[in-house]
Amino acid sequence: MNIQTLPTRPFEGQQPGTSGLRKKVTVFQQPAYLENFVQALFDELHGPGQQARGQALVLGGDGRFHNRVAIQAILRMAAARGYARVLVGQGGILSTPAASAVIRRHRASGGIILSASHNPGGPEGDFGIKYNTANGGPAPERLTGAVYRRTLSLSHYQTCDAPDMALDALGSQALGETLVEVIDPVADHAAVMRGLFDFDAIRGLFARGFRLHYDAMWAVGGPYARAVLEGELGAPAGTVAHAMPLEDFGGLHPDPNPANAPELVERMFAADAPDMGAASDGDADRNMVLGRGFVVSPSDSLAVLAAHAHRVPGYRQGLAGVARSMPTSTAADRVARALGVPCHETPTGWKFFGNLLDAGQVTLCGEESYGTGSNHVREKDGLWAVLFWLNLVAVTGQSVEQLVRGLWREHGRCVYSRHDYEAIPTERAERLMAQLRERLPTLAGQTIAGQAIAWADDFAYTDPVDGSRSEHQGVRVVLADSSRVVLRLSGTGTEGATLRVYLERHEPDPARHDLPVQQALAPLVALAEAVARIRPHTGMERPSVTS
Ligand code: VG1
Ligand code: CO
Repeated sequence: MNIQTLPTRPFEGQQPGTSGLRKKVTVFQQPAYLENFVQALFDELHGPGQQARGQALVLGGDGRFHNRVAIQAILRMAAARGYARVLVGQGGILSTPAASAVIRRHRASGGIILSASHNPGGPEGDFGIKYNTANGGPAPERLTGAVYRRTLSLSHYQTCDAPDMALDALGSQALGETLVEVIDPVADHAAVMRGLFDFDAIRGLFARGFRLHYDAMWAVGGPYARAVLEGELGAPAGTVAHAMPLEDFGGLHPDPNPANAPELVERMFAADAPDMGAASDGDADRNMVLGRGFVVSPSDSLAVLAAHAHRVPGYRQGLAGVARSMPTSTAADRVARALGVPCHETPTGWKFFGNLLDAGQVTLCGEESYGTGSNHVREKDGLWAVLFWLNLVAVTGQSVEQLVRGLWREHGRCVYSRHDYEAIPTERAERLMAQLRERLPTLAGQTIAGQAIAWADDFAYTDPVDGSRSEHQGVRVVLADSSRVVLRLSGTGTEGATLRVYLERHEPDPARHDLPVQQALAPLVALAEAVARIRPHTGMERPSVTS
């Protein structure tokens, strides 16, 4: 193996987003684009010109188009960098939560995950790369910022002239001094699941005829769900649908929400609907859970799991605390208060949960964007959430809907919705946010669109563990009864900008829990329009996605 030093150049826009670097596949196909990013990463991790002696790197992705090409390029760069071992998922496959589990169980120094998560794939679709540190979690802003700055100044990257490695059979091969180990992508994650949940109780549930329909959306969740649900827990074959990971996700959008999984929703509302429905996203870290004729909102899901966690073996000791991203509804806060544990509010993105989890301050975390997880790994985890729900249904004897209604009865319902305005020209979206931020100081005390505003701010977060500060994390406009509107721009899109408008209203009155959500939130929608002037700024009459 010969080390090669090849030219690179600064590329525009290798900035970190909410979850790593995400761009069109065609952008990643530019010569040296991926290599520039990886060189900058390795330089920050090990020091420029320094080797990664003795360290192990985990490598895998969600199997989307360009995955294999990227894996081979990174293997050559890792060998040139002197890594002792690279653990690659078979076929180049690792779901995001599985990569986190592998990093932790094998005590790797970190891992590279290739995914654009819920974004569409294929030659015209999206690709992404992110680095997770030794705790198994997404790199903190400190590191991603430093990597970005370094991408701007590199002139060369180091690789080697080795041929492609065979990734389809398990086993080890040498690449120069580096041992490339092709591992079973499912085994480590399944072992973690076995240690947390009452598999016997779930097995009993399926044995009694309980029916689950799990839509893997032609993405990487399929093999994981199949191995555990059908392989170990006795769910009938076919429980996991669209289970084969496809490079283009069948041309669909692997984002588990009612808008992108209409087939699943239709099935769960049919006369012969199964008892529970579920779906996971491109890299299997998100989850959607449905009951018969009932969609569970992700914020409610987190609250239900928190309320009943002590019924599940892995959380029998109770919770140290709960954390949710700022736009996520306050249902979890209400449960945490009743449990007598703290509830932390963090900026959007899983990386902000890492320190709290590492410090043992929280056990469960969640986001409104169909993400739930715990201290078992340092990523959100789709299959984990589904198993948690199955475990609760098995031990409480309650249906999915009954569990959610129990939450509402006890704590009131946090009526919640998110409206996304996609593919807005970037300057227009930025102007909207800039003008809104200018107006912010004047909003408190005003009545706008018939709503009396109590306070408004631009969310900023100081990490209680390392003191790092993150500003401009989203504008909050809050009413006296704690109803609120949150507005922020997405950090994961690849086409123009996406404005996210989050709406929440607490409804204590059980007689009003079944009013249509959009109707209940209409006054807040009007408030959002009046304070942010969404229509004139975006030129859009209505959101592209309402979930
Ligand atoms: C979105 C979600 C955020 C999530 C992120 C990554 O970010 O809102 O909650 O953590 O995606 O999820 P943004 O910046 O577009 O709102 V995943 O499953 O795409 O890794
Ligand atoms: Co994802």
